Parts: sequence; C-alpha cells; structure tokens
Amino acid sequence: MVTTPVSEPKVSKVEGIKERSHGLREPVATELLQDTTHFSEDAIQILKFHGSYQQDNRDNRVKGQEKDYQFMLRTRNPGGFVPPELYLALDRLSETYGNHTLRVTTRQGFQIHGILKKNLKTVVADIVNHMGSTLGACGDINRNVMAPPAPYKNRQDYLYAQEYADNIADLLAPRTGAYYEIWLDGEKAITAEPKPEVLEALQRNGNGTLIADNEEPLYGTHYMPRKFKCCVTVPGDNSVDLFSQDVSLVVLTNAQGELEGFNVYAGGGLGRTHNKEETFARVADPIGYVDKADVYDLVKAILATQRDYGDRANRRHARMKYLLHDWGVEKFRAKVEEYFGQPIKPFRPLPEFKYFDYLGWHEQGDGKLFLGISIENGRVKDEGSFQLKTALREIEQKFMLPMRLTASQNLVIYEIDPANQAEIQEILDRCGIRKETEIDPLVRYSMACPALPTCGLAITESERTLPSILDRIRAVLVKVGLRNEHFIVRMTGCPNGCARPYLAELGFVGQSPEAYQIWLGACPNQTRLAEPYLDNMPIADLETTLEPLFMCFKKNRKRNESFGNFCNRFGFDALREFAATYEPIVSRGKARYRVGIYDDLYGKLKANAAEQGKPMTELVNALIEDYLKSQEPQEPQESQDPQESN
Ligand code: SRM
Ligand code: SF4
Repeated sequence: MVTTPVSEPKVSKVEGIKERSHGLREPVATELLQDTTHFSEDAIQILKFHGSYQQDNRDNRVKGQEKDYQFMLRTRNPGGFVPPELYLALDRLSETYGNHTLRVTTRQGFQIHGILKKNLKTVVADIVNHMGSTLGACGDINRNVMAPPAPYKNRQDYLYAQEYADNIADLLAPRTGAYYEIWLDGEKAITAEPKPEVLEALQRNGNGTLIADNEEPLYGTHYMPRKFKCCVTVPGDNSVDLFSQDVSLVVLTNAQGELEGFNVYAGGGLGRTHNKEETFARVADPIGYVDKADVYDLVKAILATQRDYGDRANRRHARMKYLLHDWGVEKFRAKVEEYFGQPIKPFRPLPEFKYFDYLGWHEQGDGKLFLGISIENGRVKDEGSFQLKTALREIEQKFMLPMRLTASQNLVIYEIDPANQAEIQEILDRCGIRKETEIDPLVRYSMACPALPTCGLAITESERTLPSILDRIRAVLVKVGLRNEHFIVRMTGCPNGCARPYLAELGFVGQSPEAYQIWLGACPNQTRLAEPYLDNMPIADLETTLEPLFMCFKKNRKRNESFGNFCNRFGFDALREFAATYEPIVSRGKARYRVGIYDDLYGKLKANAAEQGKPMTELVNALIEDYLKSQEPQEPQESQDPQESN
C-alpha cells in the first residue's frame, strides 16, 4: 500500500485556487452570472478545466483601453471522433457566436475562438446537447486521448486503439458534477456511461490509487500538478506523435488479431521556456508491457505516481517528464509498480513507426470509403474561392457522415457509400478544395499553432505567417536545385511547442518579435527530437539562413536521405562550417528574352498560372528547367515521402 506523501509546504498559487474551487465550481459559477466581459484570475484557472480559455484579440489592443475579451472553447473528442450532429452544431455556433472559423487542433479536438462571456453558457450547453463535451479539454487533468484516425473496419488493431482511447478517456474523466451544474443548470446530458469494465476499474482502489471520501476519487481536491496527455496507437502507426505524450499505449494483438495487451511508454512532453535550461522537450521512454486485463490499473498507477510525486511548487517543472528525468526510468517504474501492485512485464519488440496522414480517398475495409481532407494549419474557414467551411457543411447536411480529426490538424470523413463519392468530390471541387496530390507536400506535412492574435503566450506569428514562409522555403529549394524536395516543417509562436516543432525536420519556434529559433535534425517519423541550430533568426534572414543548409544537404546527402536525417548525421558543426564559407547563388535577375509560343498553349498556360496563383514567366522557366534537367545524366533521387521513410 502506497502512502500518499505529505504535500510540500510551499505550493504554487494554482494549487490553492483548485483547493478553493469546491470541485471546479467556484468562482466560475458565481462570476458567470455577473454582467461582465471577463473573469477574475482565479476563475480563469478553473474555467480551463471546463474547456475554455479567456483570451483577448491582440490585434485590437489599445493602450489604456479595456482588452477585447473573448473566449476560446476546446472540445474533447477521444480518437478525434466527431459525430455529424456535433459538427453541424459547432459550425453553426462558430458562425453565430464565434469568429466564423473552426480550428482542428494538434490533439484531435476542435476549437471555437472569439466567444463573448455572455454567450459562453449557451455555446457549451449547445455542444453538450449535440453529443459533445469540453470538460477536461484544458486544465490540470487528463486531456483529450488520441488515437489514429484511420476508420479501418477490417483492422482489429485500429478498432482496439479507438475503443481504448474512449475507455481511457472515460476512466480518467473528472467526476465532479460542476460541469453540468454550471453549464446545463444541473441537467445531466444523455451521454453514454462508461462501460462496466471501466467503471469497475475506476472503483478498484489498488494500493492507494484512489483518494478516500472525495468527489474526485482519482484526482482528489488538487487534481493533477499539471496537464496530463495520453494516446493509444497500433504498432507502426505514429500518426499521433506518441513520443510527445505523458502516457502512450500500443495495442498488441495475437495471431488471430485478438487483443492481448499493450506496450507502455511514459514521460514525453515538449513545453519549454527560452533561456531556462531546466525546461526541455523530452521523448517518452518504454516502460513495459501490460495485459489487457490490467491496463486500467496500470494507467491509474502511472497517474497516481505523477499526482502524488509531481512537482506542485514549480509549474514549469510539474509535467511528468521531469519526474522521469529526475528519477530515471528504473525508479519511476518501481514507484508505479507499488501502486500497480505487481511487477511490470518487459516491453515487447515493435516494428518501426511511420507517419501517416490518411489524406485522400481510401477503402475502409467494409466496402465503404473514407476521405482525408487537408486543412492548412487546421483552420476551417471560407476565404475567397476557398470555401472549406461551406463544403463541409454541405457534405454533412446532405450525408450526415461521422468524422475523425487527425493529429496533423486535418480531418477524415468516413462511412461514405461509394455511390456518393462523385457527389462529395464535386462539392469539394466546386468549393475550391484541393486534393492532397495538388498540395505542395511542404504545406501538406506542415503545422503551425494559432499564436497571434488569440494566444496570450505568443511571442511571434505562427499560423498567419507559415503559408508565406513555406512559399519562401520552396523558392530557396528551387534556387538550389531541389525543386521536388519536401520535409516536415512545424512552427510555433513560443517555446511551449503546441504544434510539436521539436519533432519536425525543420522547426521554427518564436523567440522575440519577428525572430525564431531554428530546430533541425528530427526524423520524418517523429521518433527523435530535433535540436536547436540557431537562436533568434530574424525572419527577414530566412533565405540567407536556409540556402547554405539546403545546398549542403544537396551536395552531401546519401541516397534517399531525408533533410532531418541528413542534418542529424552530418552534424551541426559541419553544417555551420559549410554555411560560414558558402557563396550564395547569384539571383538570375529579371527575365529578359522573348520566345514565341502557340496560341492554344498560351491559353492553357495562362489558365494554369491563374489556378496556381503564379506568374507565367515562373511557370515557363520551371518547365524549361525541368525539361533540360531531364536531358542531363540522373542525380541520386531527391524526394522522400515521410510516409515511406523513417
Ligand atoms: Fe498548447 C498552452 C493551443 C497542443 C503545449 N496551447 C496553450 C494555449 C491554451 C495558450 C494559453 O495557455 O493561454 C494555446 C491556445 C491558443 C489559441 O489561441 O487557441 C494552446 N495547444 C494549443 C493547440 C490548439 C495548438 C494547435 O495548433 O492545435 C493544441 C490544442 C490541443 C488539444 O486539442 O488539446 C495544443 N500544446 C499542445 C501540444 C501538442 C500535444 O499535446 O500533442 C503541446 C506540447 C506537448 C506537451 O504538452 O508537452 C502543447 N500548450 C502547451 C504548453 C506547454 C506545456 C508544458 O508542459 O510546458 C502551454 C502553456 C502551459 O500549459 O502553460 C500551452
Ligand atoms: Fe500559443 Fe505558444 Fe501554444 Fe503557439 S505554441 S499556441 S504561441 S502557447
């Protein structure tokens, strides 16, 4: 039996706020009724547990005037599952009460931004009444549990991963009645109760995992020291960035495809603070294997270890990754075993992990189809000829199809009758939604966090600037002769790492206004951390910084080697040395020569240039260059698809 340690005498301010909240009720309940534009500091902290952040539109800040307060709401969708009724409700709510956009998050949730305080209750209630929830989407508690979004019906392992993501989400959900009291006037919405096996596991008090006489038997009055993140995946599928999570489970089946148990990783996490070496990104360690019958007890044991031993004094040192770092895996495992009540079995061998984004049309294994739609930086919006929000609304209103959001800020629509494929594709084409094959792979495999203007912690732009940065990166690649190259680029507006830049092959991390830290050397399947290559690069220096790196890559890469793997192998010192003596390619200047082309070709070229938003001269030059290159002896192959590499 584990004795819960006596809490440290000095704890952070947030611990007191949680203690005084009466199970996440106050001061939110009282202040929600007040005719004000915003909440107090204490209420803001508790509001997070209900799935909402108080923000202000930073574009509208005027010195001496009240901030333009608004609220972000985040949904909790285990495995990214969104029923059609919920999607249509979110779409409507974002139009009526939000900023007319929806945002798919890097943890398979949706966010609505721009809600006024007076409308918050209406919006939360509407979400809950349409089979959704925001409870536990934020705060010091278990967050949305991730799982691969592929809706394969003939892959039992994927079905288990999604089932257990739901079950772990139920197991670790808060038990307080505060959510329904505050947002639904005490009426409990009709939600599926956890399965009996999950309820039973929840009530089992193995060796001190539960706290006696508490409305929150698993969390206690103070909840977790900090956020807690889990995922469930299948061997080989790293569509969920499993190395960045506090706890990752990998489904293991027998030869008949029946579930045997799970491999368990723990201690991943990405958040850091600039110039504070004691904060760092960390990849999760393998902890061991657990039989399916014991998986809930093991997850509870890990949670209880972090709950009781995580740092409650310093919030910058409070994530479970620091416990693993400070203790080492052996001590951590031994403590978990005390709560678990038995030794943890050895980790089982796994195949190599790969990254999948599930875009495009696929068979789902039972005759029906699924379609993965690329969403740049997760922002579902209508803008000019690009009408994604309209397209999804039309598809959902007509066909009522379930969705799964992906960890790469995209979405998958499934259960599509093949008879409806053409009509769905027609809606997307009419609304200007490009197929995954028509998108520059640099864009397809990139992610940016929201940053400005909604995120209060942003130092730089991210979502709003990444599209133009990717154009500039593409131009540099073209300049050095790597026209078809691509790799994983991720950007965040601060070091917290919400778009997981430390697992990208080229990561941009906002450091000071208009300047980014550059991270290099992670791999296309996100199993190795990147490292900082350069501090505070003014974004104006993007081209001069990247050109030598790309040229060095071109000259020294091995066959099929990806940019991230190259940087890691070649080494940062050698890269810097190359850059120091690099002579930039002199720009070609203006196009000068005139060549005639036939009328019919000119018409087609003009239409194509308009479609791509590129000048005709650029297209013609690119085509001629490609043609001339095709006449030269072959170079080693340049392009590598992250889905087929490590
Ligand atoms: Fe995050 C805080 C957005 C995934 C690490 N994150 C925030 C806040 C709420 C800013 C704040 O505290 O005021 C951001 C709201 C911005 C806005 O305007 O919407 C924010 N985080 C996001 C989202 C929306 C980014 C996105 O592009 O999708 C993601 C929401 C996921 C979800 O549905 O739950 C999001 N955040 C992540 C991830 C990635 C992940 O979980 O897979 C990380 C890194 C992994 C990790 O946790 O270690 C992440 N967010 C943070 C941190 C640093 C935590 C730490 O351990 O130090 C903060 C700041 C904090 O907690 O103090 C933060
Ligand atoms: Fe905000 Fe930083 Fe997260 Fe970006 S990484 S959303 S700037 S907290």
